[in-house]
Amino acid sequence: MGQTIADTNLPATIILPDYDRSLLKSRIVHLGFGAFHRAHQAVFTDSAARQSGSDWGICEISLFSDTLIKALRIQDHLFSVTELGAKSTQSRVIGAVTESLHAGLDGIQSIIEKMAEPQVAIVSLTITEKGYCIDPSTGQLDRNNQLLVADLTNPTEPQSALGFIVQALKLRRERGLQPFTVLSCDNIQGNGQVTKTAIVEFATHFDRDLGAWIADNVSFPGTMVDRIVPAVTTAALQDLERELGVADPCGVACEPFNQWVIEDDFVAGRPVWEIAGAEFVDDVAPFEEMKLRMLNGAHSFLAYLGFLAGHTYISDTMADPGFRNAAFDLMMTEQAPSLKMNNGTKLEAYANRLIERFANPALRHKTWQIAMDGSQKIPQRFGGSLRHHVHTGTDFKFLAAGIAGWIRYVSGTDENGSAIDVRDPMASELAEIYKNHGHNGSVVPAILSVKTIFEPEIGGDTRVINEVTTAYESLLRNGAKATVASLSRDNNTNYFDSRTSK
Ligand code: CS2
Repeated sequence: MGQTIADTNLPATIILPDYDRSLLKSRIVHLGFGAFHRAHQAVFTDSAARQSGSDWGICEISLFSDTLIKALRIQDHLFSVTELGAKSTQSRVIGAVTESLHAGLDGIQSIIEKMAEPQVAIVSLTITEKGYCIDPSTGQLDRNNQLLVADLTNPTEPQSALGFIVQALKLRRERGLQPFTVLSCDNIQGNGQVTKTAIVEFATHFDRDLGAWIADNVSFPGTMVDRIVPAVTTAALQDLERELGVADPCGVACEPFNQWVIEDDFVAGRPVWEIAGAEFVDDVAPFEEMKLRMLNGAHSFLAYLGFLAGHTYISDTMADPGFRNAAFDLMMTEQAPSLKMNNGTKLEAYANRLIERFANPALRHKTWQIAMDGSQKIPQRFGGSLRHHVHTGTDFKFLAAGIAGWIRYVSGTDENGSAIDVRDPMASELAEIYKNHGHNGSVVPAILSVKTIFEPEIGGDTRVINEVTTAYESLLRNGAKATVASLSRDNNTNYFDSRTSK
């Protein structure tokens, strides 16, 4: 076996865990060992151990592919996180993970038993929007979801994250153990409440008492999580290997920025994540809405329209003045007015910072990656602000263009007539609509009437239908680059720069 990150002398510039990892206990069980979790919650937990001697360690659970878990075990559960700033790079090795389990390698029951161990105080989740088995437009459990149907039929052999959590809580209750906190770290509006509704409904389905016990005893704090973490590609791993001097298949690269806002409601304690910069608040909703609409909304806008305009990376869209201005205007003229920030947050400064983050040339964040799972993301990112503008009678041309971009994208054909690899749990339903309507403007009201994505009040609104159709037809006629350039006041000069340098 070759050298790993665990048995190599790494360059002196790399920050290593300087605490006794043998003292860590798996007090956190995390579901979803993806790039985002490694670069976010794992880093905060590592910093807590480093700075406070905290004994909070993480047991990673993977329900799907076993490749990463196998690699992680070979390197003593260590992995690297490399921050790519516009001008400098910093790598560190994360020591907070001490154990791992995989459904296929270790068996389903071993995962349930791990979650039921007495010291486990938090089960955290990064399972993406679709992992919650909810109807994205309402946040309610989607009873037709295949994983869910399978788990409701055979609850003791769960496949979904919800199924595992409910079985583990059932065991804890039977054994007289205190429950754990369920901590959603996914980009979903009201992620704590959505997770609670899904889990309580699921449990109640086959055991009313268990459902009531969970509702009364388990806490589900809401969180706002933020760090831009591009998917790890082969090229990214090669860059990391150059940086570290050794291959790290579990390594991840991300931007330097990191934010975590959490509701302080933990039934069995929590690490001192504030030592690493986490903010604890009573109500996370305003932060979550701000981030989803401003950051993620702009991201989706740039992803669909940018992809169609031929931009591979988000930073490429920021080098195009039409896109850069439109992203800023979308945030300031249509997303910001829909937010109720009563904590003094300066939204213009936030938008400026986002433009700077998007422009980071070191982060190769693909428009195609962000374009994935639009049917799950659009309601969170555009739905609430669209509802606001429908109610107040105000303009929403940027939002309309973003939605039109998504509709044009899921047609599966780009502006040169080449196929787009559309990844979305609803891809086949959307393709079917295209089959029935062809590519003309009549496809727009048909897609807007898909109730799991657009609540009827929005999808059936005449102004919404007209604006999105106009933008869609402009995309067909003029292409994405020209359509986006025509949205902002001055499409020839980069007025964003002149305005902010005043
Ligand atoms: C992105 C997010 O892929 C996407 O949909 O918008 O992953 C985004 O990078 C993060 O939410 C940033 O915190």
